[in-house]
Amino acid sequence: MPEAILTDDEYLHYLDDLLSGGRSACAAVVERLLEAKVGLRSIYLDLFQRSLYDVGTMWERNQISVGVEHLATAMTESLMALVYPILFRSTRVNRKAVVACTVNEHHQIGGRMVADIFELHGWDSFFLGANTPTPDLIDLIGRTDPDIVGLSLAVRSRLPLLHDAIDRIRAHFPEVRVIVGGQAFRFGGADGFGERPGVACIGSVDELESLIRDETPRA
Ligand code: B12
Repeated sequence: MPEAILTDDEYLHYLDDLLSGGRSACAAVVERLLEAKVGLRSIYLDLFQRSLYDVGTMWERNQISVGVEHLATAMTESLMALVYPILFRSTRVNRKAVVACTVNEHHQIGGRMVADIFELHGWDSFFLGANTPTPDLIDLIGRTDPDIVGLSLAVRSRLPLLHDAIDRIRAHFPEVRVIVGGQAFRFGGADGFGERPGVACIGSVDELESLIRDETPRA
C-alpha cells in the first residue's frame, strides 16, 4: 500500500482548518507537501478529494451547515491554484481535451481535476466549468477540435441531460471520442454509457491515466 501523504492527525487538523476558514494553515499544508515533492495526483486525491468527500458526509448528516460546506469548497478551489506552477511544466504532447459539466451540473471540482490530470500528462485542456449550455459546449468543441471530450456528472438524477448532451455533440461531431465520469457513476455503474459507441465511462483516476497514456503519442 502506498505511504499516506499525511498522518491521521495531520489530516484531521487540515479538515478542521478547512471547515473553519483557516486558509493560511491549509495553504501551509499544501506548500509543505509540494516541497516534499508529493505528486499532484496524491495531493488532489488524498487531500482535496478526501476532505471534500468528508465534508459531503458531514453535510448529509447535518453536522455542518451549507455555509460551511460552501466555505470548504471555495477554499479547496483556491488551494488547487497553488499546484499550478507544477502543472504546466509537463512536456507538451500535441493532444487536446475539452472537459465540462453539462447543463444544471454545478459540481465542478472533479471536472477541473480531470482537466488538470490531462495537463499533467502534457495535453492542452480546455475546462469550461459548471453548468455549460450544450450549444456553447458544441461551439467550443468546434473551435478547439479536441481528441477527447470529458463530461462530468455528480447528480444521478441528471443522467438524461447527459445523454441528451452526448446525442447533440455526436450529431455535430460523429467521430469525437467522449468520456464520462463523476459521482453519478460512483455507486450505480456505467448506466448504458458503456454500450454507446465512442463513449466510455471512466471509473477512476487510474483508468483515466491509463487511457491518457494509450492516447498519447510515443516520444
Ligand atoms: C461541494 C459540493 C457541492 C457544491 C459544488 C460547488 C462546486 N464549486 O463544485 C454545491 C453547493 C453547488 C452542491 C450542490 C448540490 N449537491 Co453537492 N456536493 C458537494 C460535495 C461536498 C463535494 C463535491 C466535490 O467537489 N468532490 C470532490 C471531487 C474531486 O470529487 P468528484 O466530483 O467525485 O470527482 C472525482 C471523480 O468522481 C472523477 N470525475 C469527476 N468528473 C469526472 C469526469 C470525467 C470525464 C472523468 C473521467 C472522471 C471524473 O474524478 C475526480 C477525481 O477523482 C459532494 C460530496 C462528495 N462526496 O463529493 C456533494 C454531493 C456531490 N452533492 C450532492 C447533492 C445531492 C447536491 C444537491 C442536489 C443538493 C441540493 N439538494 O441542492 C445540489 C445539486 C446542484 C446541481 N444542480 O448540480 C450529492 C450527490 C449525490 C448523487 N450522486 O446524486 C453529494 C455526493 C453529497 C451527498 N453525500 O449526498 N454540492
